[in-house]
Amino acid sequence: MKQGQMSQRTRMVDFLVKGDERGALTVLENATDSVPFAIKRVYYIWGTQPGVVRGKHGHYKLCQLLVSVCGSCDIALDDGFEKKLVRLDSPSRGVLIDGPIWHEMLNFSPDCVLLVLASDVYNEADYIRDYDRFLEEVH
Ligand code: T46
Repeated sequence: MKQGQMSQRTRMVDFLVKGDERGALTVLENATDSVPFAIKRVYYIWGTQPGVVRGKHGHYKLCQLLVSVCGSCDIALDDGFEKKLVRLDSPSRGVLIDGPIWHEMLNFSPDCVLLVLASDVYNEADYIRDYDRFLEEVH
């Protein structure tokens, strides 16, 4: 049986927090352990209504780092073989998703601001929006 690629394509990333008596500061820079790609796009998701599930797609090539910089949400990850749920509830921790992983974002707190750093510009052709098509791609 073919193995999935959950551990190669997803990982939690802990960021360095530079703190002093004034508060905290975290830096995300291109091509570092925290962001192992050149950032070409930044977007953020906020004001998500109660009960909403976003995402529900995979990407062919895109690499993204998701960080809940305020509030919390859950990210459901599925490599076509294995599923896992990760909680994002800190601006000092993110999840890296590299390539074809079906992902859904859910359980948003009302104050959640989900920041996403992406390795490429928006391209609808990179989306796999049909789950059966996704399974064909990864199997
Ligand atoms: C992803 C998850 C984590 C743009 O025009 N440009 C953009 O860069 C993005 C991200 C979206 N859009 C448009 C496309 C749709 O008309 O914004 C609308 C909402 O996008 P979508 O329904 O794809 O949003 P989510 O939250 O389901 O997914 C987004 C990203 O699209 C996706 O790449 O991995 O966040």
